[in-house]
Amino acid sequence: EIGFFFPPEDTLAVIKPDTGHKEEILDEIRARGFTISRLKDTVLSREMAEEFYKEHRDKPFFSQLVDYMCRGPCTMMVLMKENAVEEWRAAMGPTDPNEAKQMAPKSLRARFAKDMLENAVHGSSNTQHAHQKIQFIFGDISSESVIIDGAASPI
Ligand code: RTP
Ligand code: MG
Repeated sequence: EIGFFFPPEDTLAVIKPDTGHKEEILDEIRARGFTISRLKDTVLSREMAEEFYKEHRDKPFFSQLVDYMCRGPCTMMVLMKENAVEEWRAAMGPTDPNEAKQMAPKSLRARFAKDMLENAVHGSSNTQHAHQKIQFIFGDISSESVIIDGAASPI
């Protein structure tokens, strides 16, 4: 019998500040079969938030986005799964929660986004971004990052 092995992929996922639904979001991540290989709660400095979203620095919403991202703790995670980048984007749903409610009513943004800005979660948009942002947030495994097995994580 011939089997196929699909190597797992990593993506960076963020639960943005003040969602009020962290546990439900973590439950959904596990229910969808992602392994949470790293997790930490971090309050981003302004400088870090600006660097994190530097691709958007010329957008009209940039300063509001930076305010939002550093006003409280973000839950930073590395998610691992086959096709993780695309699968996590699908789990989040579209940027705009009105679109999310129509197109993907079970998505996290349909369920938990407050508006276009405060849309609950972030996910890398491609594998190159995923590698860059994971390195930026976690660097080499540091003492403040918790290494957990997705299935067993008590967090
Ligand atoms: P993300 O990067 O956070 O995963 O979101 P995304 O790819 O779906 O959307 P993106 O275009 O990269 O925008 C980044 C974040 O900026 C905020 N935003 N606000 N008010 C607005 O018009 C507006 N547009 C975007 C959202 O927080 C969005 O997730
Ligand atoms: Mg984006």
